[in-house]
Amino acid sequence: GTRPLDPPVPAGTADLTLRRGAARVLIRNWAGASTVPSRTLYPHQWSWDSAFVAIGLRHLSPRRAQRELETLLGAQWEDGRVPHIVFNPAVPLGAYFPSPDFWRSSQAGAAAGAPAAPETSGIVQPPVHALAAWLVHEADPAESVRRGFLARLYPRLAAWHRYLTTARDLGGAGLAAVVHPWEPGMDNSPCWDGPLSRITPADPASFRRADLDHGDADDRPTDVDYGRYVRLAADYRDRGYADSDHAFAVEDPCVNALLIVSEHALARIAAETGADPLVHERRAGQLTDALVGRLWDADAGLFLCRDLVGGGLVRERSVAGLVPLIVPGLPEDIVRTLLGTLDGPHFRAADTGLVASYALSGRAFDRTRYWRGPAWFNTAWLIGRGLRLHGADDRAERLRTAFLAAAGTSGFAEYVDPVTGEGRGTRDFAWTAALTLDLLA
Ligand code: 9YW
Repeated sequence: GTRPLDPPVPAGTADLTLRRGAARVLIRNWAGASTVPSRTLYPHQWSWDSAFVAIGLRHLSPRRAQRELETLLGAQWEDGRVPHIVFNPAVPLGAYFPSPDFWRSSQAGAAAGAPAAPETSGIVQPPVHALAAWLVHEADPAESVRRGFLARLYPRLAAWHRYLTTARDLGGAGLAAVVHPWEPGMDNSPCWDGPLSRITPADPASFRRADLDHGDADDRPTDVDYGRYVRLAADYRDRGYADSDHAFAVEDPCVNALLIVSEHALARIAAETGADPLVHERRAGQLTDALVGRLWDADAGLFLCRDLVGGGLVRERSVAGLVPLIVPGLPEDIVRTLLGTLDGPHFRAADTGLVASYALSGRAFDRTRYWRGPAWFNTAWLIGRGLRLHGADDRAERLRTAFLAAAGTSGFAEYVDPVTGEGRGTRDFAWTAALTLDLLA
């Protein structure tokens, strides 16, 4: 009964195992009409998470990937904003804070055109959606056309970008501003330390952090951070989510780079659906000029955030300042400088294969705490795309290899140690799995 030969191990077995593992996460995190970032920590639908998830889901089921984006955009407000959370009414209120009874979108957001249902948050997240929609379309154009996917999404995506470039042009130079540290998706980045220091934290007795039920306190934002997040969100709500009198307003390079890339995608979507692509190409060009004009800092070697309330650039090196590598048509010298910064002493991507969320050399660097050092998979994916765009294929390949290794060994962690790749935060995290699938495709 012994077999004459062990079956040969087929090439790519490791990839196959990884692909299966990633697919399993996306299947488990599917909640019926959208995907939860994490079954434990984040049990609702998050805006930019869904865009990244759709980019991975398209390899498993283009139909489900379409649905993911349709569900999110189905909760869009009449003023064009796409909320950062769409709440699942079946999840108990205590499972996540701030819950729907905090945001009260259907009531407090009525003047801004919040839907009567579902309940949502009132803030936004980075606009990766048009890019995701285009990539989902490309995965199966026939099915997309048959279902009228792009034709249905186009007006919503256009209204979303219009909101960002009008109501959120708080600096008056064309860029979109974020008005809460949750909006750029990098909650406790050291970039917000200065702008946030002016905000009086809400009384800690007035809220209960559900995140600490599932996450290690050392890996998460602090209580003082949370007090300030709560104050800003409650004030925005109490103003009916009107975009005036913001105590926190920042132009972020990652948000605006994603807006530019999505504006280019919107041009393609427009052309595909018989609308005018030129308005979008023109806006992408204007945004690119504004990004370079307002946020580039040659001395720092990357893009910086601009504090619209305090005034001036925020002198902190964050991964957000490297993400503009994905913008087509950047001046050559800027691209060269960004590549140098990525591999140089501040980020050391050449040694680690990872991209820290904040410079390893920075005054506030903390290798375990969320957006103050750990490496995240979505930003690595974006930068990898930027490297390919600029022909830096070797560097992109290096990031891809390290990304897949860290994703696999960490069990699709939310983030990892920026030097060793050791897993941190929650596991079976949806965008880590989704972007793994995309890199394996
Ligand atoms: C929060 C869901 C979100 C991400 C953000 C990340 C974190 C905290 O989790 O936000 O409670 O919203 O910082 O980028 O979208 O995964």
